[in-house]
Amino acid sequence: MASVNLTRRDLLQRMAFGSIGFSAASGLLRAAASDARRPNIVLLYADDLGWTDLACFGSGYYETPNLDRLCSQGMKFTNAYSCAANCSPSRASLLTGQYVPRHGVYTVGGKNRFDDDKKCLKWSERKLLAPENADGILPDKVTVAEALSQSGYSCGQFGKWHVGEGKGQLPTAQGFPSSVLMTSHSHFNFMTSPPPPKKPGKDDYLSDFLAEQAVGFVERNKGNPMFLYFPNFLVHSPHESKKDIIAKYKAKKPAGRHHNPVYAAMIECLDQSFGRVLDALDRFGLSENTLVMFFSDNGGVASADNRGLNEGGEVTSNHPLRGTKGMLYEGGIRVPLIARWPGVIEPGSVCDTPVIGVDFYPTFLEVTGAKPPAGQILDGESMIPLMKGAERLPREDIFWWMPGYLPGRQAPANAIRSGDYKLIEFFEDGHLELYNLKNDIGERNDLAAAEPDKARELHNKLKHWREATGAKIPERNPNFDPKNEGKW
Ligand SMILES: [Ca+2]
Repeated sequence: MASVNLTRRDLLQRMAFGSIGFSAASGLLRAAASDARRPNIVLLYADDLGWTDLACFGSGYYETPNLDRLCSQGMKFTNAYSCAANCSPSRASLLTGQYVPRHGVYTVGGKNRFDDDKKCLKWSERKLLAPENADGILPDKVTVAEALSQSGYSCGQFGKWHVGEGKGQLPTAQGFPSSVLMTSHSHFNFMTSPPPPKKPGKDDYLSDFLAEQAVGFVERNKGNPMFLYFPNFLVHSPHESKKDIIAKYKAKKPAGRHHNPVYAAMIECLDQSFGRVLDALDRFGLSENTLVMFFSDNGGVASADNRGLNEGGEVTSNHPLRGTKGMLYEGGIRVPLIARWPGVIEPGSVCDTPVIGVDFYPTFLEVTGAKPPAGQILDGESMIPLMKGAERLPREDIFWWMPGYLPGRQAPANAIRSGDYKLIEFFEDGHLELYNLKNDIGERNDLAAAEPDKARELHNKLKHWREATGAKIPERNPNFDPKNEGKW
């Protein structure tokens, strides 16, 4: 009842100020009453967490009891992908519902990032010249938070934004009135309404602080429909954590290729901070009417050569997947995804159908009944049919676009997955690699020569997709010195 009273008071105030008339207010009051039943959405978003980095996704070393419980109560997606292999483009696609070429954020910062890195070749020494990179989501894009806000949802984000800090790009301008903007481990801007009782001290662990803010948001909004977006800074570098938890993992026997106690402690802290939000949903009686999703923005940081092979696994390992964060091989883009929605999703269910970051926007529109933005193409498909037990979506193909360099990891390339097959096209020399992921999840057996018809079919689809999305292909560098061939 508190929710309806609050909303009624708000409406009466707005009537008193003349901003809405009585009949409109009556309609809104009825809508407010039904708001009590509109489902909440909580998106728990990890940074750089690899596909096998949760116990429920196969790690025998890392401990993630809260996320394991979420998984057992909901659906585990085994073929879920981020839209990019690195942070900013992946987040921009999730929030805009668009593939990378449409929003233009394909890398972090500008295209010249890493240009001064002594280990790497400068742009002038690389074979291709990358197109300009948008340094964040442009203000004219309607984010999923804006669409939900316009539909009456309270939207809050707490953590790593990373999709622009210019005019009209901050979270408060992109649909999140409640927000803690975190631009680095030490730099906060507080936009929370109300403001937090204190700023984090130097001894506060940041994921605990962010969890506290997220729980506060849940409590403040327990009476009205809300969208909580919690993009945790964990488990991105710098790799550091709480001493007592590190000690616990130092004493624990490594399992498989997972063995780093600091990284293990970071994962446990990630799990704890999300566990605090899940506990809050239980405490306020909200779990039954909330879709909770857990996702990661790109694959895990595993050391490997620039073909994604000869893996050393110094931080983590994405094995059996090939490669690391930054690559279009599976290790860079396949990530854990969990969805829990009591009464809709069967507990303990598993979905093997491919889904991708652009699918969140249409999913959230369907859950909330919010309207799609006028004039903004949404590239994804709602995941709700899968959550209700369907085995397919009305699309076969998903795509990735990376026209720049991530030195040591990725040269300009693009990729398509269609059914069990995946094709990667590398722009430096135009070569194609074709894999059948059903029986070669590690992408070791390139079928491009053995199955030329399939390679051509996927390549044609990829070319059509580039044209449809206005993708700008990197150009030849006239100053390229052939002695630097392949040195990226
Ligand atoms: Ca990331």
